[in-house]
Amino acid sequence: MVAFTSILVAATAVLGFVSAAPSAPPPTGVIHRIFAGSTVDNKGLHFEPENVVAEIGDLIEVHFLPKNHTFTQASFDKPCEPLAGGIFSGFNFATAAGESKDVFTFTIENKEPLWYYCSQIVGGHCQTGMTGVINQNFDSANTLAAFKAKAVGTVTKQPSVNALDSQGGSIVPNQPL
Ligand SMILES: [Cu+2]
Repeated sequence: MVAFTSILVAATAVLGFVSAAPSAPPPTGVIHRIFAGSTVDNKGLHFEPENVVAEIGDLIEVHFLPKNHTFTQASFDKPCEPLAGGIFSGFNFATAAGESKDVFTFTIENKEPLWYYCSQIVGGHCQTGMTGVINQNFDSANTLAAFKAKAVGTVTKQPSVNALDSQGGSIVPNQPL
């Protein structure tokens, strides 16, 4: 009985730790803008820039160009599948011309590589090159080129049954520069 109680206490302690809201890092004021659907490459099925180095506290601001793109966090091993609990913009940014009226923002909380893709199935955006990384480890074999190669031939999966559900970031009005 004593052992059982100890396990319960230990389990509660772990759960308490997990559910505690992480304290947001202080903002640096630096903003990295990533354009989803940039026409600079691959007929628009491209994030630009697709390889960003950001510091803790920097803000990522995703701008959406025509078609209906998403920013969806993945793991390196599964390029076109959502990371459980990961960042997802939702399909909230469809635009026929110009930039979407809203942007998707989130703050960098650590220096771990953050892999992502566009989860638009029509046209196979992830398999065709709509993938990117923030804070790639440049000493690792896990390169963006390797991530893109791995994406080819996979099946895109959606983070949520509700395509409009976003998580891990904010949808805010797109302020002209
Ligand atoms: Cu896309």
